[in-house]
Amino acid sequence: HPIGFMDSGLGGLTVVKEAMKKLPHENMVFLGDEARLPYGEKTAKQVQTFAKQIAKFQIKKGIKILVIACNTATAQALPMLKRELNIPVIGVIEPGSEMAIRTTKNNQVGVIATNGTVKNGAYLRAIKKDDPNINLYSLGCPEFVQMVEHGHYSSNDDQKKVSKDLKPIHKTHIDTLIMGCTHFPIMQNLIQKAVGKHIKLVDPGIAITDVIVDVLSDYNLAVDPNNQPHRVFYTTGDVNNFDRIASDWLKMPIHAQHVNVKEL
Ligand code: DGN
Repeated sequence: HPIGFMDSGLGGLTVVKEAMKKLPHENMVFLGDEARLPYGEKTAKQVQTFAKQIAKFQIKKGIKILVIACNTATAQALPMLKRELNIPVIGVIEPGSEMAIRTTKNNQVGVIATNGTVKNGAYLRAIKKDDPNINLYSLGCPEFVQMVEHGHYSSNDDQKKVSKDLKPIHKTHIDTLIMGCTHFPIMQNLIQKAVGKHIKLVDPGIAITDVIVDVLSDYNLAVDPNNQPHRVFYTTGDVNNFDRIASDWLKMPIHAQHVNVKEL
């Protein structure tokens, strides 16, 4: 049985990449819902409907746990999916918040995310629940997702755009910044340059991988260590664009299969 990963697009691959490092024998099924991206500008209700459809699709593929590798969908749909599915469901926000709390020295933490995630307030709730003394500064960066989806994450112009959008960070005193959208680690270099080396970047994709390991062991679901992993990638969007960026990011040839959203 594979582990299921879902995102609105390529961002979820930042979580898959970390999971492949720590769980090299696990079978995986990934679905990027690029036909309906960006989730950050959709209503909570819409995101919940999409998430439910994708979960159903993946359950038909036999997944044993579902990883919501999307902050927006975690914020809007995690409680609902936990209630409605009878397999373990994990989201990125809690592990990301916990990692940020461990990282900050001055209790000033920032999060950059989609507008949907910022408005939902899920990071603020998760951080305050664990440590009420932490100040959270949130900034919506809705355009970064499309930049990544179009492969715009390496030129000088891309750097200029990222630096401009992250300018408000310089007015804060944060020492830790959560990349609260799974697309952002793909442009981590640009983000780090824009905010300065003194700010530590937190990648919730790294944090969630430890949770996946724990859940597999708690439920006795880990695969046999001799398993030759089978990893299948689906996109509702353009297969060629997906393959190009996914192969570049995962450093291996990826051949995704197309799924029509009408079949979800
Ligand atoms: N990758 C998604 C996230 O982590 O929030 C959002 C991308 C989007 O659809 N805007």
